[in-house]
Amino acid sequence: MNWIIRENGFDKERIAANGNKFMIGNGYMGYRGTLDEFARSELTATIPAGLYDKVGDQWREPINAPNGLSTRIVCDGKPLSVLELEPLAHEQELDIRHGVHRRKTVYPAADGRTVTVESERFCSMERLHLLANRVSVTCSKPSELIITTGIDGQVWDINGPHLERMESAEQEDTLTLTGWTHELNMPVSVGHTLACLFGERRSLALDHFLGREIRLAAQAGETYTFVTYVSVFTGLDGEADCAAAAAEASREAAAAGYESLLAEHAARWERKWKLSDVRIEGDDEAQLALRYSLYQLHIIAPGHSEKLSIPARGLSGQVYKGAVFWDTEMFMLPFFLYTQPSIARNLMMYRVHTLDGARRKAAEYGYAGAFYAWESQETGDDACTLFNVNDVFTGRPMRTYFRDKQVHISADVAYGIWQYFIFTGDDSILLDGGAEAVLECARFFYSYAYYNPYRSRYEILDVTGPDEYHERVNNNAFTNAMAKRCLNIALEVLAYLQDKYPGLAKSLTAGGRIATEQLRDMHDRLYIPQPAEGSGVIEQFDRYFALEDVTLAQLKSRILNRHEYLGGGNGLATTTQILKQADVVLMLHLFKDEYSRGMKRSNWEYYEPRTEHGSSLSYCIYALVAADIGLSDWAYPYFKRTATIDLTGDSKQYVGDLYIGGTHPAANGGAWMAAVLGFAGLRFDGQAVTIAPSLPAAWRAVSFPLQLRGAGFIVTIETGQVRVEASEDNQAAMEFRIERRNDAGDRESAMVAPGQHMSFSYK
Ligand code: IFM
Repeated sequence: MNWIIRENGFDKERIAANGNKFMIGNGYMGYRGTLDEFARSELTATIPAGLYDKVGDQWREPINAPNGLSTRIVCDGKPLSVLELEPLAHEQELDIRHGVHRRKTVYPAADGRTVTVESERFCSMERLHLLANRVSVTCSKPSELIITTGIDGQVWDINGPHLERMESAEQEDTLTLTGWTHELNMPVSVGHTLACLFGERRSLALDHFLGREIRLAAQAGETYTFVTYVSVFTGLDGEADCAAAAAEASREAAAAGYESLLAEHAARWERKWKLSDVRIEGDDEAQLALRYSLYQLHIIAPGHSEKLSIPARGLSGQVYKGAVFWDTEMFMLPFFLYTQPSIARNLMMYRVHTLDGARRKAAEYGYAGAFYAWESQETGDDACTLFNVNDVFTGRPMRTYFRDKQVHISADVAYGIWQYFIFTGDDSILLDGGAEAVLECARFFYSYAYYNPYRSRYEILDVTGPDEYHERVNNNAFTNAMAKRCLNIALEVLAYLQDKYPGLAKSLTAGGRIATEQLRDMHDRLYIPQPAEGSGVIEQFDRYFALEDVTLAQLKSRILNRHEYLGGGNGLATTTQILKQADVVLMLHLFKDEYSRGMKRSNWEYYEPRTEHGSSLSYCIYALVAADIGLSDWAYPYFKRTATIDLTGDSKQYVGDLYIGGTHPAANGGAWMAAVLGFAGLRFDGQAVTIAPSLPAAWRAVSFPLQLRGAGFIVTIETGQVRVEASEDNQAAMEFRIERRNDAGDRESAMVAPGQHMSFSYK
């Protein structure tokens, strides 16, 4: 029950939301949860990870491959489509345990007859290029059916069309359609093998559609089933002939057969859940929503490549240019670090591979080192434009400073690389370029900072913090704290290299590129905004407290157009204290040891009513800090908002006239963080695990697996008890500390050795 997402009935208004909600994918590609008969106007999409294209002067974005799962059925002259014929019953479901999408639709036909169409599809976790779809039709009375199934080359593009020079080929039961991208002339091929044992077949090669037509006189009550095996290859795969590779993969899949492909795919999913499933007792809704969030992360995780990361809208389309933001390091990485470190490594190696792009960006702005792209694609050059939003009133592009001023991105990247090293102890990431990336980020901050001689301190001026409604501010607390962390990481990296790999340390610091003394000086004297005396509230940036202190309701009452952007030049929030998303509160989560419970509470209480949560990244942070201070009833609604965002489809769809719909992987990662790092209070510092539970009232128990330094554990928390089990094959013991969430922070700790289990009480 807790593995099935289902919707009954068809609602035209939910086509876009359900395309996100019912997505399938495998990290190589994502396939939107549209119905078999849908086309580009219903936003069908097959998005291969990491392949981008630019047409003219439009925005560069991922390509949408031809839709190999296009299937239309006509019964006695009537198209069986939910768009054209109101169904008697319609059900769409996703089995998130095994990554299988299903639909069942019962259509009315003449004389009280019915026709039932069912389909089941999956995007293979085992064979990364493969999509398989099994379609069945059952007529209650004899009927004439015409089935058209094949590859639809007319795809939904935001800034396309991206594929030109379409070429098709046919060999026995296999068809291929290949297009080439505009900018890089990259081939994109879709192979399609049909396995169908009934009807009369003929090939169809229409404009933009390549497929088969099957005609049959259907018998009453007989179910007619066919399978399409679809393979996607692109120029990134290194194949000499993409079309041939796609045709061969489709044919091989057909030879293996649907059931055996489904079994190998399901077995992969079982392994993924074994490493990551969080079980909640006492709260079925939270259970399903959290699992669903993890499902969304699994289908977009690049397990197969270190040249890929996860875009802010996953593989759900071309929104946000398919770009990778800080979302990955700060919101998704923790899930992978604790459960599948090899994927965490790929995510961070992506930043290593894009270091040159970050260097080019720093140089472009006159700085040293690496200024990572705010919106990163395959080269690391910034896809973010200077005018990222259009003003809804004038239609004019609005100058925004995401690209130029969100300098915290470089600290976020350094933080992610270091986290990977601390979690795994795997220094290959440092040797393979991670150390250089970290040092380049630190060098960037050194070149960006301003030394204030009057106050004898370094400051970071003219930045935009996570709260994007306030651009070009000075001394954003979060940015300064992250920059200091970045400098600290760089010093630790240098010390580690000097000790273990002195040759590398020498070459990375050669030619006076960066001196330890400079980093240390900036680290020690960088200004970090401190809690105000009396209130304990940290000012988000210089002079934030001087801004108009309106309530969110007051601010909203000033809105004239529901899509108007509250930031930018004239944005309503810019002159007020209303913030877009957690900013100081995020800092309190990341640096939780540096602030007292009382301080965290004062800041939470101050900033929470002033936060619009205009970004899906915000909720989880409020949940985390509330749980950290032991207020799980404050945290719970925020956990629910973050965990259900792609289930309800209840998120902003437009900023200005910019469409921003799609899935929300950062919120999905945030759901895991809120449950495991928040309610269970899990932390790992590279040596010991700390657990400080603060479960929501309804949760009788929560249990989750961990993979730390090559060792597997299962943690179970239930009323007053924490149980830690080590898996048999663990190589080493690990220290677990159970901490009580009181001001004294009482602790109990024990080593959990291979094959052992321990119980602690935490009341
Ligand atoms: O990275 C975020 C940013 O913090 C807020 N706007 C959306 C981006 C992508 O999710």
